Amino acid sequence: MYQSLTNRRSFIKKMAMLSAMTAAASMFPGILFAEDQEKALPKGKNLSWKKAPCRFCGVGCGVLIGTENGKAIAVKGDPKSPVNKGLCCVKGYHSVMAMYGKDRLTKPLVKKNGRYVETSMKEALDLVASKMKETISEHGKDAVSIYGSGQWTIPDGYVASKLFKGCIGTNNVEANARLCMASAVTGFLTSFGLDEPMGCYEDIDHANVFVLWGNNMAEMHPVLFSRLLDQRMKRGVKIIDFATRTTRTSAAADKSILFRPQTDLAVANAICYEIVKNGWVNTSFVEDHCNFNKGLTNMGYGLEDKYKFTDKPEKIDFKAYKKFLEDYSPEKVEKISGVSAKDIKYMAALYGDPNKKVMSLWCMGPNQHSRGTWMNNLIYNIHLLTGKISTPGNSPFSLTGQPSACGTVREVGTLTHKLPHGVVMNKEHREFAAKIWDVPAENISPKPTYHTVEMFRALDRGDIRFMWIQVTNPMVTMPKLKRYRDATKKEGRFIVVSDIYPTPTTDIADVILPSAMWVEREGMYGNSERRTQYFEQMVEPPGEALSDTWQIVEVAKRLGYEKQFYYNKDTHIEEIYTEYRRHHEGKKHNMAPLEVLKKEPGMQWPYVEGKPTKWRFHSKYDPACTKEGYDFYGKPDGKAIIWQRPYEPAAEEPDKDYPFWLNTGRVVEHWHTGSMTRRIPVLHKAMPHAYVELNPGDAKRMQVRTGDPVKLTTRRGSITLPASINERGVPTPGQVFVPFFDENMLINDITLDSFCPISKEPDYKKCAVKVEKA
Ligand code: MGD
Ligand code: MGD
Ligand code: SF4
Ligand code: MOS
Repeated sequence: MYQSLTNRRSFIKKMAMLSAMTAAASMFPGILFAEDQEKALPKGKNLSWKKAPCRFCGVGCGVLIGTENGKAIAVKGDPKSPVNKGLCCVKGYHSVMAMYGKDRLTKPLVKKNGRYVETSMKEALDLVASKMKETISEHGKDAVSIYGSGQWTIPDGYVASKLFKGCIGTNNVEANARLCMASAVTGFLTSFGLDEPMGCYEDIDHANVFVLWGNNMAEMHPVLFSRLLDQRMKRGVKIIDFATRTTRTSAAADKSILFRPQTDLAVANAICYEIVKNGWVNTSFVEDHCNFNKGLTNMGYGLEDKYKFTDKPEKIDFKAYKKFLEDYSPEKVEKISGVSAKDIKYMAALYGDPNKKVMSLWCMGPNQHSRGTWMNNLIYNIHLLTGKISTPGNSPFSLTGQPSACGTVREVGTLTHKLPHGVVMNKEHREFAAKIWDVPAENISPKPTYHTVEMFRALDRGDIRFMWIQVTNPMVTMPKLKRYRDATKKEGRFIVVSDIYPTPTTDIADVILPSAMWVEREGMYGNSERRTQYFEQMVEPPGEALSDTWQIVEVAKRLGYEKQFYYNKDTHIEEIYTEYRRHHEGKKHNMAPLEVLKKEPGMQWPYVEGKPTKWRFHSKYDPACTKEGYDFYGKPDGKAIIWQRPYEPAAEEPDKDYPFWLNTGRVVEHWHTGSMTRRIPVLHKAMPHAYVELNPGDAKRMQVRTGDPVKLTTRRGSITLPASINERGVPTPGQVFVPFFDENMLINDITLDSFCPISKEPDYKKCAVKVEKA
């Protein structure tokens, strides 16, 4: 154990950011990495290069894929892509290898008497359809469900939504982005009335200051982070890392400010306190373009079944808001958060300086938070009070994690309450969708059913009997996992899993469908900056593997929806995308036509009169504005909302019995559950297994050294992992950190399934844990 961690450490040293590519190249000669890749091509090779968005993260780098003899064997960054300008990170460069793991699923498998038996795809799909019919007739349409992903392509999510919401008539459609992006969505909706960022990556070229609000960009959005570092070299910009754990991002930043978990709520309010107190409010902007609201407080943590929450937004005035802020002086907040009053004032002064353009960036820290919606609102408050928004370089920018969390989950609307354009609760929205879907409007149910955690609870209770899981691995990634794993195994539940490899989720399946992944099929993803990117099929999928889109189409036809699923196998992606675009017509969300996507390295929406909209809500950049200057047209009166949101404690805080915070997250080498990256030898070797990071002070007191086994116990259970001290990251005292990529050390067996009552996104970053030397 000690040995492998030592290896990892020396490898990590070698990998420092960009040099990673060359290091990896020398280790894996089958893939090309050098800057001068054309020259580095093996002699005599005749590669054909085609463009695609990267398979992995939400940055959405453009890559060029080299194929030869029907196999994808090389990757390089697409120099024409404005996202990455030719660069990639380690995962991008190795991405094609994810298709060639030895144990790829190639045949459908059906569980018979506890054993998996190979069948033909036709038979497997027949079985899926007949099980769905049977479940609907015995238990009603709300007993069948589909659980998808931000790694679904746009057509995958679109046909899932059309089949379940439009044809069958159940809103049992959810996706893993609920675990990830839901608080960003509700943050946008409550503050602006419309989802997704107003700004774009080009803000990076204009901002003077970058504040990271609890995300580890150096590891999770590496190529985008390299653009920040590049600007620092060129223009001397400042990068502030505000976090609960010292990471590679903190090390690269100009200043690292650490806070006690959950207290970002208090610090953000203290920043607003300082802005108001020092007269840094952009008064004319606030008067003309903002309203003030307060909402419900003490809303609980979603820990009970069938959690019901109804917000009651209430209009307040600036005076009342100022009064509320009085509780958040930097001196008071220093005591709650552990951030010095001096540092709070420093951050406030950066936002308050009228001569500085500020970009705020965040991801899972503020989103996976029992008050995630509030945290998003609070960051917007700072930008709204100072008027630093919707212009180049002034940008509150919520980063997405998955390659199509925006494109598929948020834009197609694969969440229980959503439709591609609008929400199920709205009659006009239902009628609009029904018309395009060619179904009676009454088919679409006006009631949202279950968000992700509730969906698994419903499976546990037996309200849901059939679940189809595609492109996600919930038996590794659900919080409080044991409860939900047991639920899937109960009598009378039928689980279909589409995946490309065996995983803990295929282990619980009744039917396993092998999928064609990424460039083995055709599709589109949408990245963090509203950029839609197309990829064509470049290689054949293995065996009987079929795209997730076509699996759903085939089942829909078997259920009798031939009329709605009229698509032709050879041209279905184009047909589906063209149909989908109709939902978004108009200046506020128009998507570029397929011809444009085929030519360009992606295109940002709203795509209006042949041009992308880079900044929304300002008439200089956004043709949808109906008045001069700012127009927050997502709200009826064109005004954004500054929310009064207090600090409230986490669902479960450290106490006498469980004295530490447990924080969880990711590492640069692995994609989520490692199902793909652990099959890429160089990445697997670089990070072979999970570990628990301890603060060096805590470790010393407990006499724990790197590699020693450490037992973690929460109210849900225990696991034992090797310790890691002063290696990748350093948690603050009283906190431990565990990455979740390792299916052999399932940290989610002990995490808590509390969530933000507004967004229903679980807080994977915080629960109470006991830490012992094992
Ligand atoms: P995490 O490791 O989940 O990553 O990207 P990140 O959000 O950057 O979260 C780390 C951060 O949570 C830390 O910086 C910590 O400070 C912060 N945090 C912990 N507690 C709190 C708190 O109470 N408040 C605040 N404000 N912050 C807190 C995730 C992103 O990465 C996502 S969503 C996906 S889907 C992608 N996944 C992924 C991957 O699996 N591997 C790699 N290599 N890259 C990825 N990119 C994407
Ligand atoms: P992935 O590993 O991305 O994890 O969690 P998941 O989505 O559950 O799962 C994708 C699956 O799809 C893999 O099994 C892969 O093999 C398969 N696959 C790949 N390509 C294809 C394809 O084309 N078709 C099909 N059908 N399958 C394919 C991510 C989730 O984890 C997210 S998004 C977040 S933000 C949460 N983060 C988080 C955390 O921070 N901490 C803890 N403790 N848990 C977390 N869980 C959540
Ligand atoms: Fe792919 Fe993200 Fe790396 Fe870009 S930064 S190459 S999109 S994993
Ligand atoms: Mo994390 S959607 O899945 O952004």
